[in-house]
Amino acid sequence: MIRPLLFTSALALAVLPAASVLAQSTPAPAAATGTQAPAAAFTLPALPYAFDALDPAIDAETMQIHHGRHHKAYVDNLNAAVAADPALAGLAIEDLLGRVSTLPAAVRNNGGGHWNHSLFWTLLTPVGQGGEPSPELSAAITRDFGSMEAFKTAFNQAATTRFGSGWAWLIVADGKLQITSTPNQDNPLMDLAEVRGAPVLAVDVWEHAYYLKYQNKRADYLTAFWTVVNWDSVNRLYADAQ
Ligand code: MN3
Repeated sequence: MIRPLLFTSALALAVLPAASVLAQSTPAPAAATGTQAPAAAFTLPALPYAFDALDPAIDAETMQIHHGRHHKAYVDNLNAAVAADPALAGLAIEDLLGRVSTLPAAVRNNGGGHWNHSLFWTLLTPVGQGGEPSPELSAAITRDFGSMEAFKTAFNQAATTRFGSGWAWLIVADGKLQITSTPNQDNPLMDLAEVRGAPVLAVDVWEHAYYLKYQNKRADYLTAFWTVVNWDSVNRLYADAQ
């Protein structure tokens, strides 16, 4: 199979703390399962905190619906798409994303949705518990954006100007930090992404991520987002991407 150089399975595991839950389970031998339905390939990871842990930045009802309905739907629909094509059985999510341009749209939309949300949950943490950018990350931000303030302004700009639904990303590509955004559930691991790289920070700007509390005020959601960023996770992802 063709794999992008930057995203070996080993790196993908290192990049994404939730990767263990992203692995497809090994199909049980048919003889042993009898009439049982096969186990679902991908599973919904548990949130690493309570639904109300991000309050007041992100309210509990939004988190419950976002995780329990939206993310779960991506998992269920991805499993259905993979089950429909025996050639995809057992493949890691990163392998699917790396050649997603050759696969059905259901894999692109739901595989992206599953990977993006699995990462996103780990990038958030209760107010006051997120730590600070590491000296290494801070130095790279200053090098590539001028200052932390300039970085946040540029990231917010990418997030607010993403028309409709999508994501804004901080990635490492060619040894440098870059900001990019993707439509829908696309991400920088996909072979069809305009800008490819290793994600270290991301924000979901679909309305389902913020509409209950912020309605159409995406900028206010972004202001709140910065108060719940888990810099310890971001630092780790940055270190792993080097
Ligand atoms: Mn979402």
